[in-house]
Amino acid sequence: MERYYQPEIECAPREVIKKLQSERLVAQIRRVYDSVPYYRKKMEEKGVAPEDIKGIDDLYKLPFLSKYDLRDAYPYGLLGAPLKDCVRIHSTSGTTGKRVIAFYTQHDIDLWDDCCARAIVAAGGSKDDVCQVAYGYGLFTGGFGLNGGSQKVGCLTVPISSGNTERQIMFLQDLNATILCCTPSYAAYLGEHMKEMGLGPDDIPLKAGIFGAEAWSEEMRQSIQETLGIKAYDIYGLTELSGPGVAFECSDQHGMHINEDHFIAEIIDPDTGEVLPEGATGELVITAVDKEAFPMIRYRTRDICSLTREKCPCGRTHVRMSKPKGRSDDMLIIRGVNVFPSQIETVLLNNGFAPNYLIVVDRVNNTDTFEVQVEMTPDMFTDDIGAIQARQKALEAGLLSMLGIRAKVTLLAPKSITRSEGKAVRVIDKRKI
Ligand code: DLL
Repeated sequence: MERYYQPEIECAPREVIKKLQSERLVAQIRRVYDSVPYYRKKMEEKGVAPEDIKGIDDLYKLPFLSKYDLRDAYPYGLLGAPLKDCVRIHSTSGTTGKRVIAFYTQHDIDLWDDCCARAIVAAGGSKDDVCQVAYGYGLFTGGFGLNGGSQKVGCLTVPISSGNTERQIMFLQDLNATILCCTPSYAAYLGEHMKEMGLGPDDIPLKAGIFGAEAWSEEMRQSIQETLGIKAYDIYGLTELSGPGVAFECSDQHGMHINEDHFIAEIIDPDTGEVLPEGATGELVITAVDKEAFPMIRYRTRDICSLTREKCPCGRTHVRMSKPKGRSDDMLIIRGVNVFPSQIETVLLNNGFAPNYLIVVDRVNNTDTFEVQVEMTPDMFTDDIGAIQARQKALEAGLLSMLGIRAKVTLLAPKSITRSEGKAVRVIDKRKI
């Protein structure tokens, strides 16, 4: 039977959600206009005043906020609460430009913890569970976010953080952990390591995993579910919007419910900014209606997905987002064709490979080169050159049919690609170096 952490809001009728969003939006816009000069200026430039925002139907009138604004206003320019009321920061790794520093009041942390608690309960978590949090703790939001949610649910929380894989497996076994939270790439690595230790799904008590922070394919979900003997749930979020828990998957595993009492979602055409109708694929834009310290209004996430309000069998009424294919920044344009790493992952896993791969793109004589390096699994590894070449050809054909362009496939010996304990690095784009 489906269980909920806050059923009155998670299953509220749509009119109730819309009314709540409208009231919160109006109050939030008034607040940021009055207290954050950066927002006031942006609104003035767009010719919109707080009085023009009477509800969510007026959302389109407001200016977008982008990563460039965050850079511009770094570090304090978007602060929406007095610094003395802020109790914590988190930060992005800053791999694509300057870091983002997000601020939190205690109220913000409480709401964030609630969102993560909803995700844990949706994955079957309760006071009876032992929840091992193997996301990184520290500036990254993964560890603290799921930790807060787990404690709210009343699980016995194991704040092990990422890394030290043997100790992870020992704790899973010794403490009878039933829920694992980490990145999908680390979950895959844990499964691989267990196999090497001669352990199978029946040797660990896990029943569910809550995996996110990076794009992962349906095929990767199947593979993790089998090796760990669990149900694997997706969770989505970003530092700018508190962290994990903006959206989470229910037992139906068909899209992630966006916590709409706190976040209003829109999908736009990333090139024109036009708001797209329900069901269309585009860039996800989120307005946080009750965050205090780091208010984000119409924030362009750069994540490409679609939304549906179709009835979900789980009983939750909040809109669902499809699995993001990855950030628009992660999308590669190779010989004029758009390629997402997650599409490549799908082909690899469908051909029996494990998710240990690297995409290398370069430009030689004005032409893009495109290579997919992938490890063979131990049972594929052979000195029969003919067999290896046949696999290589099959993979090249699969990639061509998925992407419409040719890739050179290089098969590597097992264990040649570095394993990730957090977000996996899948792409080396030498054109950018
Ligand atoms: O990754 C927050 C998080 C932690 C989410 C733990 C889930 C679990 P950032 O480091 O700021 O925050 O990175 C945010 O990661 O814009 C997406 O591109 C990507 N991302 C996050 N969750 C998913 C997901 C955290 N479930 C960026 N599927 C986002 C695909 C995801 N991509």
